[in-house]
Amino acid sequence: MDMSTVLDLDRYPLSCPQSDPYRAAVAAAQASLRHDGCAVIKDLVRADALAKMADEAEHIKHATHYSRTKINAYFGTEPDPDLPDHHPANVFIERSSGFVPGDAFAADSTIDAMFRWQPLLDFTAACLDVPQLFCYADPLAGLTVNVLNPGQQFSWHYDNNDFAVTVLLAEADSGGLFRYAPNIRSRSNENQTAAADVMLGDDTAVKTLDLRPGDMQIFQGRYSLHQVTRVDEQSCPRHAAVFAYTLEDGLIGGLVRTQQLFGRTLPIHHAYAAGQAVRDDDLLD
Ligand SMILES: O=C(O)CCC(=O)C(=O)O
Ligand SMILES: [Fe+2]
Repeated sequence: MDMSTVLDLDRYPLSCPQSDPYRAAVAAAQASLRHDGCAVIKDLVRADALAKMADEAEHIKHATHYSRTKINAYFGTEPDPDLPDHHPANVFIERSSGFVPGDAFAADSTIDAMFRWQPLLDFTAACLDVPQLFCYADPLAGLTVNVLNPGQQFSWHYDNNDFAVTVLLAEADSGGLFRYAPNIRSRSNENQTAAADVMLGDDTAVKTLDLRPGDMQIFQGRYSLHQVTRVDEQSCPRHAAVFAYTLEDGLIGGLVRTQQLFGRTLPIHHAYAAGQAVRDDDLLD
């Protein structure tokens, strides 16, 4: 696929890492990420391609798995009696949104082509200041569309990846806003009281992102508690493509999380489960 018809490579010459506009875009994204864990590459996707990608999402939307459960900030569903009530592990909020799984995308999908385009991976790695990125090898969780229909919301949570890349395909007319508490926890500190405050409605530390269809968002969601607010009943749905990239090649999701997010597991998840890596930080997950 000719990516110059999909992405605005005049404004963002992603195949020319030595060019001034490339360096400027990387420097700006790095500064935003350092500042609050979030960067937006405005209007990266061209209007025609965006319309095609939005249609693609509509076409495969029937494959969405909706969860409709009350979850805590770590996607858990059971209270932890050893922790205080006022802790993100013990605050449960409805998550009613769903994901279109990676195996629903057609072989000639434009969304998939963008996700896998090496210059985009290289650019994103430069923005995140990491040596190299790989497409998350999980066949369900690597590439997804986050779907919020009218009345649905994605409750406050931490991602279990270090970062996420999102392209908004369709915005809600009302509601469906991405909100986040920048770096509210760190590798060694849950900052549990402040995080529980946010989940219970204190928005002093919360920012709302001005994300428009065609923008690409890079977000460090492991440290910043975030939500997508409820889409109003009268609104059109909100669809966002979520590109999962990893620092190591060949990673596959765990059985429990896969079942929860997609309602099923594949043989590859079972094969991988035995050898799963253990994280080296102190966080709950
Ligand atoms: O839809 C979005 O903007 C972000 C969704 C999200 O937070 C996630 O998939 O973990
Ligand atoms: Fe998230």
